[in-house]
Amino acid sequence: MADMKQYVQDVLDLVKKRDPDQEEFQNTVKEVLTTVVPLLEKNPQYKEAKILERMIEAERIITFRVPWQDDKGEIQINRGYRVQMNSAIGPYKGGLRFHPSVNLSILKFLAFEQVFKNALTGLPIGGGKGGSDFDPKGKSDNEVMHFCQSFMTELVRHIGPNVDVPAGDIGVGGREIGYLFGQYKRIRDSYDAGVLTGKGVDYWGSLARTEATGYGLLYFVKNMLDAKGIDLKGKTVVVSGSGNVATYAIEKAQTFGAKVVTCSDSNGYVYDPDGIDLDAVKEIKQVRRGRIKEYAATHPKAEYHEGCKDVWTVKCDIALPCATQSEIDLESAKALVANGVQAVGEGANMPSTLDAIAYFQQNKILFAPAKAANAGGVATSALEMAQNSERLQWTFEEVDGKLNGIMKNIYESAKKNAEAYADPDDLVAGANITAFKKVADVMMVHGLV
Ligand code: NDP
Ligand code: 2IT
Repeated sequence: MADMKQYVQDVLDLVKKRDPDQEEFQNTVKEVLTTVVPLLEKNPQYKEAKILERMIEAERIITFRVPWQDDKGEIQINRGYRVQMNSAIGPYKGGLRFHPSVNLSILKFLAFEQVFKNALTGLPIGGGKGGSDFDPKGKSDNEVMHFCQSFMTELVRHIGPNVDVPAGDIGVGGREIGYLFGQYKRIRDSYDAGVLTGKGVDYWGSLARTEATGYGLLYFVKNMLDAKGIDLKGKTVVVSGSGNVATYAIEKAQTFGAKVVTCSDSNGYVYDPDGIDLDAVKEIKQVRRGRIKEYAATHPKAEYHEGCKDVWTVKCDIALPCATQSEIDLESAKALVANGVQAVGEGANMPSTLDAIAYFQQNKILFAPAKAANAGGVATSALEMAQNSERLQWTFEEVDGKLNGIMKNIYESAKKNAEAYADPDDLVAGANITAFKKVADVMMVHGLV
């Protein structure tokens, strides 16, 4: 045992030494590698083949200049990225994030997560992530279009339906995918629909892709609760965020009979004791692209609180972080546990810090880790790729049914490996081991790659 623990520690030291300031990347590598030690013990061939050292190094990283002109005629320069992390089991696949905080550490963490998340889906997709420090907030449609066109003018040479297939993430939704696809098609002069996912339904997008991450999160959480005989119906749920993932997590939680009492954006959160009025949230966020603060103006019983982090002080049975990384730190985890939370389901990527996860586990809180619980989005992206390959579109019910089945499989395989290798309720270890084994085995079969 000590041998493999030491091997993992050596690799973590190497990650830190190579990129000392990439904290997010270091944390995600730590989360995965420390939990696969029991698997490494039983499979010394991975160490001999230096699988860990290979996995922590991206196959390719591209950074590029994105020049564009704003509505005032001023020239703006942003930085664009694509991290092509691992293509063992399929073309690189993963979203694009447009947010001022974007840097290489964040994109490497997201790409690393994506490799294992994608493996969990059981579908043929490798892992990647990209984006820019461009901030879409407050920009006109025209500015967003000019930015997307410039971004794609460079990205086009690095992607393709069998090479690398981007999609949305924070700051990239249907509008941005439309502009990106339009520019790709113009440059390539070829209708390669499978080059991007999250497309509009009228140009080869998949029904249910918009809803998939949030719905998938609830399917996963329901499996986890069912196994413990806990009913979602009547439970009080706290959700953070009010973007794509949060919106459809709220929708499905409500369908399952739960009462969702909060949602948030980066400025603050709303608490509605009557349960969140989702149509109002959609109107504010999807139609007006406004701030969540506006909700309180039309809902007299609702309270608006500045500061998004305090959402975790609201008493609830189930917490669903659906905004961004590190939004639940140890302090927030303590507040949730003190208020009697029973389960946490991660809709965002790495929303809980490592010490928060440890605290939940010590307190026997049911914990659904991001790479398993939010895999429904990318899984449905892979279903969109499948539909594009056969030039057909499936019904909403067909896609949603497949999504439900995929989330059940992910839950069951994570649970099985938790039971085989770790604490039987440790779905973090279970999911990591399931995914790691699949990627590592394929890398072994491919030789020294
Ligand atoms: P959106 O851009 O649609 O929404 C993001 C939401 O999170 C907004 O409410 C935003 O508020 C809030 N937010 C963003 N950054 C911060 C921050 N630094 N601090 C506080 N709040 C913040 O993105 P998505 O819903 O698509 O993504 C949310 C999370 O889910 C991300 O972690 C993403 O990686 C993950 N994810 C997304 C998938 C997808 O299919 N879209 C799939 C799997 C995971 P504001 O408007 O104020 O910025
Ligand atoms: O984090 C994620 O899984 C996503 N943003 C979705 C990626 C995708 O390719 O659909």
